[in-house]
Amino acid sequence: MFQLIINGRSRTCAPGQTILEVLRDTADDVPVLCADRRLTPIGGCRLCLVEIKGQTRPVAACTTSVADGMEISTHTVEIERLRRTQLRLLARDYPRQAFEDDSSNAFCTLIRSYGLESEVIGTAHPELIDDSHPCIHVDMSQCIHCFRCVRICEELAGRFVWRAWNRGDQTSIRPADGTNLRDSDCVSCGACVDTCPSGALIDKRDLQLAVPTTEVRTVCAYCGTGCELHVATNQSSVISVRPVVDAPVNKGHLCVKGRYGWEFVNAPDRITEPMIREGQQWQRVSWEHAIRFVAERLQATMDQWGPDAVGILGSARATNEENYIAQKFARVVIGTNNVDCCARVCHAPTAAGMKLMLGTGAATNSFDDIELARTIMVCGANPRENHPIVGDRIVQAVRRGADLIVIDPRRIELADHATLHLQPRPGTNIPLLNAMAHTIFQEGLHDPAAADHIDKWPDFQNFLSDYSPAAVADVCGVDAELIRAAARLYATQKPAMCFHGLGVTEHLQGTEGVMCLVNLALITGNIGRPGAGVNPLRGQNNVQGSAHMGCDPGILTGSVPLAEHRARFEAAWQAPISSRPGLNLLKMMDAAEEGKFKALWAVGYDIGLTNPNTESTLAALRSLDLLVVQDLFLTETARLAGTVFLPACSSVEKDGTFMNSERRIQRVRKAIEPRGESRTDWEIMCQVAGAMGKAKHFAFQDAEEIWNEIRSVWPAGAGITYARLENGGLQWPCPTEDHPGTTILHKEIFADQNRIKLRQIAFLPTPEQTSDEYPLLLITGRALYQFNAGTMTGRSSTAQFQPEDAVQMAPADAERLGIGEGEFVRIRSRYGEIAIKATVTTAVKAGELFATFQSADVFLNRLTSRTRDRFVQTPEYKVTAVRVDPVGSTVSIAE
Ligand SMILES: Nc1nc2c(c(=O)[nH]1)N[C@H]1C(S)=C(S)[C@@H](COP(=O)(O)OP(=O)(O)OC[C@H]3O[C@@H](n4cnc5c(=O)[nH]c(N)nc54)[C@H](O)[C@@H]3O)O[C@H]1N2
Ligand SMILES: Nc1nc2c(c(=O)[nH]1)N[C@H]1C(S)=C(S)[C@@H](COP(=O)(O)OP(=O)(O)OC[C@H]3O[C@@H](n4cnc5c(=O)[nH]c(N)nc54)[C@H](O)[C@@H]3O)O[C@H]1N2
Ligand SMILES: [Mo]
Repeated sequence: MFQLIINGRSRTCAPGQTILEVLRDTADDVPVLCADRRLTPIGGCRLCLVEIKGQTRPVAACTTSVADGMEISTHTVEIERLRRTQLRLLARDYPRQAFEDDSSNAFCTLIRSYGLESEVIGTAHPELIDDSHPCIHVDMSQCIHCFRCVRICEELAGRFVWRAWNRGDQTSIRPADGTNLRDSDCVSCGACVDTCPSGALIDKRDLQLAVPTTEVRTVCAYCGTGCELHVATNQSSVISVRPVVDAPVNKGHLCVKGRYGWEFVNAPDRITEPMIREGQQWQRVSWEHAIRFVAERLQATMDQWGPDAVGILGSARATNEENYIAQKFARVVIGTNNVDCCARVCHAPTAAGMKLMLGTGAATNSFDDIELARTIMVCGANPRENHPIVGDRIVQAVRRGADLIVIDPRRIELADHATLHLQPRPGTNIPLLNAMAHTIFQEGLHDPAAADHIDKWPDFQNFLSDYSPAAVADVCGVDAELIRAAARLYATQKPAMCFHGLGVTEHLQGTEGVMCLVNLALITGNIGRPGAGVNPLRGQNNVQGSAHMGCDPGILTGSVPLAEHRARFEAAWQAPISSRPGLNLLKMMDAAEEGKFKALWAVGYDIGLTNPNTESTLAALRSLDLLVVQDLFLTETARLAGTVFLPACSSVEKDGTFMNSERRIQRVRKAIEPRGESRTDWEIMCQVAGAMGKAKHFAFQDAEEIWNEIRSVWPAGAGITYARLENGGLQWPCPTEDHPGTTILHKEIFADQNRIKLRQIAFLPTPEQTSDEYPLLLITGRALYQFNAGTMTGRSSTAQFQPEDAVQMAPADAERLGIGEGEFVRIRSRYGEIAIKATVTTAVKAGELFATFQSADVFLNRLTSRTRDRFVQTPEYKVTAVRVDPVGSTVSIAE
């Protein structure tokens, strides 16, 4: 520790800090305008000057490191005079009117604290106002040239939207491409607004809405990254959202959805009263009536068809507590194991493949390993759009020197930062990843320590002999030398960290694709080590939690097999649990089509729009006797076939926990009162359970009570109490209350001779092959501004950046088919037909297309097939053979 003297008093501090860091939040704190703890200090504003004994001139506290024995004075007469002069210069140019309208920002606060109010005499410059962006108001006449916007865009977001034009007095900050903000490369993350100290950049909502009265720390309700937020409210609405600076995942950063995607909470078409459908009309009913109705109809279905004709879908958008209740409801009230969630359609293959090979079906490492990795491999995931905080952290790691391998048929934005970009034909991960393993052995690049511990090592090498890079190059459409280069990089520049997404899992061989990635990590020793591992980028905010709580027919809470743990749960729940295997979502749909499955309760999951092969989904939904939809909005599922609608609370209206991609449990906190009559998902389910005579199993007073029951049946989560979560999240395994949680799994793996088994995965091409009639391959997936079915993002003002679905098409295909940018096309597959807008881009290869699936106007899933993963039935959303024809811009296809 260093000894310092600050303003005559001794202090100790850790070495390696700047003077500003030591002073911050103490009585000796100094003013500063250009610093932000998320940014590299530049010593630009000259306000944090301090005197150091023995030095002739004052130094900037933000750029000077502490040294042992330093004597620092922070508020001498001379320094305060310098500060006042500096502020006076800035005040002279700051618009008087802006100061009078709102002087709550950091700069104006400082002006007031130095008594310089009367010296704010600048004039407004209307030409410096840019009102083009839906959420961000720009008025550069309030700019004080601290460059925090320019720097944060670069240093946090890894983008270069803002630029300082000209020099000295003439300096002005404008988008780097010279346009307005809306038309620039801005991705609307709001980081520049968050850091701006002078009101030059502000959220429009802050301008328009009432002053917030409370602020609550909670977790984002969009993707599985798990960013923490400060939600500012006036009790009934969310006014603004800011990132939590010391949050372990997002570290003061957010993406557009987390920051601006909250208008849905107060959307005028949000449904906040229960409804029952009578013919084509939805009738409002009381809660009492709705609950009785659901209870009676469920009971009637069970009586007539048996409990296995009923199923429940938990919601990956809802809390762990609520998903625990959903699966307990299925098992205890209905008496079936027919319970599932949207993990089925995204990362069920990951959970299955990793569990089989490593023993745990979850990310092996943490996001903090990104900064430790020497190589990062991203396979079939598009994190700059779908997990932007992860994507941005990857870009920063690359800027600091890490190598990046991107494996994606499309030239996703991350490819611009990659050392190597491999563009396999969709559906050919297996031969590609096998060929990487082949090269690793061929060139002796495997980890020698791993070889000693890996079972059937020679068999595996033999198996790979059919998968040389040269042998697979044509099938994959990737140059053999590029495959070898990727293998060399991954195997030698260690630690190498792998991230994967739906480009791996949503295939006929999804589970096997994941196993190929695990093979690669094992043979190179990239498991159980910092900066390494196999890491799925999980989809929804709580999809990892939803399945882990037991919303999966084959597993119980804690992700344990039903068959082995049934008795333990029967004892804990004091209720029998069926031993009959349950149906997963896709099997429920099949059984419904066959007339064997009669009632479904879908909690926060719009399967009508998002399930594959709409024709079969519709047939299934319409054959049900009872379809209960529990959501915030009248989803397509409800519109198409709903019987009852139960209005649920959104995440800002309730307490609970979410589990992110890296196994981190974090507290979700109520920020506003439930809208209208909406209720939390757990309360609704417990009330129906009560009406069905099972009240004693569902007698919970609050979310914490449910959580404590979860802890009692889940040993690896037993140490995670709500009290501990007050201080931040905890990653399981965390078996005891003094356990710190686990950031890296499988640290002991190479010590155990029997644990490691490689899998020989033979390639099985998908039946979705192109033909003369269907000559193109369609990939489906997502883009930045909309989230899945668009129910929430579609109601936000940033929806205008992606108002409708579009299909990306290569220039060569567009030219051949006579299709221009923005024109409507008709896409036909073997299963259905849609009309959609085309966008012509070199991001996709000729012969391949990519489309999003957010809207019912397009209903993209009419095109997708019934092909599924061989092990866990995840739909093959990623490959469909199609043909495209121009239709002109007026055609719309009616249902
Ligand atoms: N903005 C936004 N963010 C989201 C979502 C959203 O809708 N919008 N949804 C959330 C959800 S639920 C999920 S599950 C995640 C999904 O996040 P991602 O896994 O990133 O999702 P996708 O965009 O569906 O697919 C990823 C990539 O797989 C590529 N791909 C397709 N086929 C293949 C193949 O055969 N091999 C390889 N290597 N790649 C292939 C596609 O080109 C695409 O770029 O995102 C979450 N985050
Ligand atoms: N073609 C194609 N189709 C796909 C995919 C693809 O890549 N291509 N991806 C698939 C994947 S990975 C996924 S995850 C699915 C996503 O499909 P969905 O899960 O249907 O998509 P979301 O839009 O996330 O819908 C979740 C619903 O939950 C509601 N909701 C939000 N919060 C709460 C809450 O707290 N309680 C309740 N009760 N409701 C709430 C929202 O209003 C919304 O209606 O789509 C799948 N479909
Ligand atoms: Mo997902």
